[in-house]
Amino acid sequence: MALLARVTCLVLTTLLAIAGCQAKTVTYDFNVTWVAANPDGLYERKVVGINGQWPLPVIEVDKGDQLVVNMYNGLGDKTSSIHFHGMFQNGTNDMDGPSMVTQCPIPPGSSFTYNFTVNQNGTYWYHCHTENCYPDGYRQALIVHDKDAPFANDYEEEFTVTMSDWYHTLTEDIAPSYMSLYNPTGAEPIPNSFLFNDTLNVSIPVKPNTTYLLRLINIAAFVSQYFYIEDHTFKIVEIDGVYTEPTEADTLYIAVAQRYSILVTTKNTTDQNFPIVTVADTVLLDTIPSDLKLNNTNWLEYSKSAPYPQADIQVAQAQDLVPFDDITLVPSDGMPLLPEPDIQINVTVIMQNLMNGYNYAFLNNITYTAPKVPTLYTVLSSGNLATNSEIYGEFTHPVVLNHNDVVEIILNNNDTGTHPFHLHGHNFQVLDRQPPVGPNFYSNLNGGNPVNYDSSNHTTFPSVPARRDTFVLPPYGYFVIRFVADNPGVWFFHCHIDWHLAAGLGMLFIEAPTQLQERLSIPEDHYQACRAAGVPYEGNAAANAQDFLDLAGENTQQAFIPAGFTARGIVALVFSCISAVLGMAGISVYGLTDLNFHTMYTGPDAPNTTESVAMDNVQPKTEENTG
Ligand SMILES: *[C@@H]1O[C@H](CO)[C@@H](O)[C@H](O)[C@H]1NC(C)=O
Ligand SMILES: *[C@@H]1O[C@H](CO)[C@@H](O)[C@H](O)[C@H]1NC(C)=O
Ligand SMILES: *[C@@H]1O[C@H](CO)[C@@H](O)[C@H](O)[C@H]1NC(C)=O
Ligand SMILES: *[C@@H]1O[C@H](CO)[C@@H](O)[C@H](O)[C@H]1NC(C)=O
Ligand SMILES: *[C@@H]1O[C@H](CO)[C@@H](O)[C@H](O)[C@H]1NC(C)=O
Ligand SMILES: *[C@@H]1O[C@H](CO)[C@@H](O)[C@H](O)[C@H]1NC(C)=O
Ligand SMILES: *[C@@H]1O[C@H](CO)[C@@H](O)[C@H](O)[C@H]1NC(C)=O
Ligand SMILES: *[C@@H]1O[C@H](CO)[C@@H](O)[C@H](O)[C@H]1NC(C)=O
Ligand SMILES: *[C@@H]1O[C@H](CO)[C@@H](O)[C@H](O)[C@H]1NC(C)=O
Ligand SMILES: *[C@@H]1O[C@H](CO)[C@@H](O)[C@H](O)[C@H]1NC(C)=O
Ligand SMILES: *[C@@H]1O[C@H](CO)[C@@H](O)[C@H](O)[C@H]1NC(C)=O
Ligand SMILES: *[C@@H]1O[C@H](CO)[C@@H](O)[C@H](O)[C@H]1NC(C)=O
Ligand SMILES: [Cu+2]
Repeated sequence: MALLARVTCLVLTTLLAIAGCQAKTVTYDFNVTWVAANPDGLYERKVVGINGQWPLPVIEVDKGDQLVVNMYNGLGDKTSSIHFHGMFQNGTNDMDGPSMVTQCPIPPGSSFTYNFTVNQNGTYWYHCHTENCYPDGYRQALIVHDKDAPFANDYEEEFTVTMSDWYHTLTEDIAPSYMSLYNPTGAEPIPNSFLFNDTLNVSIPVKPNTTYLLRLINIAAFVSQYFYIEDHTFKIVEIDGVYTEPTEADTLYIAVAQRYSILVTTKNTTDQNFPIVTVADTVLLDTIPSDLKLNNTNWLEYSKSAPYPQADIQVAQAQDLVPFDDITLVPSDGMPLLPEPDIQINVTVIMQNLMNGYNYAFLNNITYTAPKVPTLYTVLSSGNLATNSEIYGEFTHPVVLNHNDVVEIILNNNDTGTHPFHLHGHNFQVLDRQPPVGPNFYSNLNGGNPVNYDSSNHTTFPSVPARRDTFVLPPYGYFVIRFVADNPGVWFFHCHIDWHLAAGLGMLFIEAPTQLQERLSIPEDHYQACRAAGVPYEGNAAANAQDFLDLAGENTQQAFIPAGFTARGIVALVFSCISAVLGMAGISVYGLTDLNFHTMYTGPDAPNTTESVAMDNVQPKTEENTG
């Protein structure tokens, strides 16, 4: 079945008619089903397809459009949802997509309509946001075209390129061995390959002496990519939907979920094709299998008759590449540094084992644990209590923000991992990050100890700070960001490494809940998804709709390991009990060979007018949720 993007453009008023056709509705019907794909040529596997196809359709709209996505979950065996990454969903928090945050997981056989106005520009993507569902292929670019972009007349043609890691195994088969007693160090699953635009060996045809816009998006689950084009420099003009002063660069570090638009001017000769090189950040990988191809060559194709050389990589390892420092970019709208914050939120990333021996990720002492009622629905059903953070449960790590407060987040990293943090509903100003980008930035460990932010001793904040929606927190370092709470909603702030999110590396902002209650009403099909899934949509985090202050029965995190026990000790203890019961034969001792804990529990270093057409062929059927 071919993808149908129905575009309806109706002239609203005589006034608008003068300026031509302004706002239109773009409608996509997504029938989400399993299909087979073999994008790396190594292994055919089940992937999440849309309308029988994979790679998935690129969503394309113009700034100001109404985007409608009618999603039908035809997977049969999995719940699902869609997050439109980077979209502010201003006034439409219920269209944001994360399950148990702003909606119920959509069970098989159910339909769900996402419908919102796109008043933004630039490069985005969409992905499933229900448990670990997007690494199975449910992710693709979302492009907002803007004829008024400052660089709109500076290029001849544009190309969208995604990059990603790729697993040969379904996430439902990987995830249990990640959050497992057999993986006490929290070693992330190692991908089987790295894709360029969901394939390999891509040629981008170019003419000489011509400028192109390349939109680069890392849609991976885990691994960051270095990106460069041999013998070419380029100008960065957009990061995460924010136009920047055109800034010359030669190498980018693109973490999961980040986007860059670059202008590339071609040479005036056509006797060579040039490698476009992506190099996986191996610092993130706990082990590097000998058959994993870490770098890929694709080509800027000047001539079909010229050779296609393999990349001549000048460095021994990925971290020897020195990427452009995104904190130095200047937004072209010139938005100045926000004033001193009304609220400061200090959080520290740590990883540690809890009583079940699994390795969890924490912000302060909380590992995000989904509530029994999607948090947005708790806001909407709690009346005056909505401003009381207790009703959202301790383990969703909720922070209530007042409308229009200036919010500052200080995020310290007491972990040796790199964590690209993403904020839903906003982009944010980046004020400071240490250590600064330089050689080995992603692996220098700040001299061996975490360095936390000190508000009386920091670098001067930029007067016009860079803004983006996903920013890398370096190992043992920190970052400081600001935004204005001008978008009532429940917004997830989390590490975008999907494995780390599964390990609990996230928290919630309950932004202006009173204004949210006044403004938002939930479409019936959203509640219908809850009924079909068997998920309550009224009450506090414990699904208590009678007494919102009674959290008895809420989902809780596992207990902490008692003081005096080391994580290693408890894991060994639990492990020996389990293995005694199960017997060791045939058990894959994943990660146990290297008991290199991120942290030890006791150590001090512990670390508008629309013509909408209904989906005519959808026959939703109600099924009980099994998962
Ligand atoms: C989408 O939302 C707009 C604005 O609220 C509304 O007018 C329109 O009917 C909605 N369309 C669909 C398909 O739900
Ligand atoms: C990347 O893939 C998308 C989706 O298949 C396609 O629309 C786009 O043209 C591809 N980009 C390039 C540079 O080939
Ligand atoms: C390259 O293009 C520019 C304008 O686009 C033109 O001025 C210049 O002469 C061209 N150079 C060559 C060598 O073709
Ligand atoms: C979005 O584009 C408009 C011009 O179309 C520009 O004025 C505005 O600054 C852009 N927004 C951002 C965040 O770059
Ligand atoms: C065109 O080629 C000539 C000779 O190789 C070079 O000197 C000149 O800088 C090139 N111009 C551009 C725009 O690349
Ligand atoms: C690039 O790939 C080649 C072949 O797989 C490998 O030998 C080399 O070490 C890689 N270089 C980097 C910097 O990853
Ligand atoms: C986390 O720390 C706070 C403040 O010290 C405390 O009130 C709370 O009980 C702790 N939570 C857990 C799960 O330990
Ligand atoms: C993080 O590390 C710093 C510096 O070692 C230490 O002072 C702080 O207590 C640690 N924080 C947590 C939550 O472990
Ligand atoms: C957050 O941390 C900074 C730097 O250590 C400190 O100055 C500030 O008082 C802390 N703020 C809160 C609210 O704890
Ligand atoms: C201020 O920070 C710098 C850089 O982290 C550090 O070298 C210096 O010792 C700090 N000064 C004080 C007084 O803490
Ligand atoms: C949301 O919209 C309001 C106006 O309705 C505006 O003041 C605010 O800046 C917007 N916030 C975001 C994040 O788009
Ligand atoms: C979705 O696709 C499947 C497989 O092609 C088909 O059986 C089903 O009828 C479709 N459902 C809808 C609602 O289009
Ligand atoms: Cu992370």
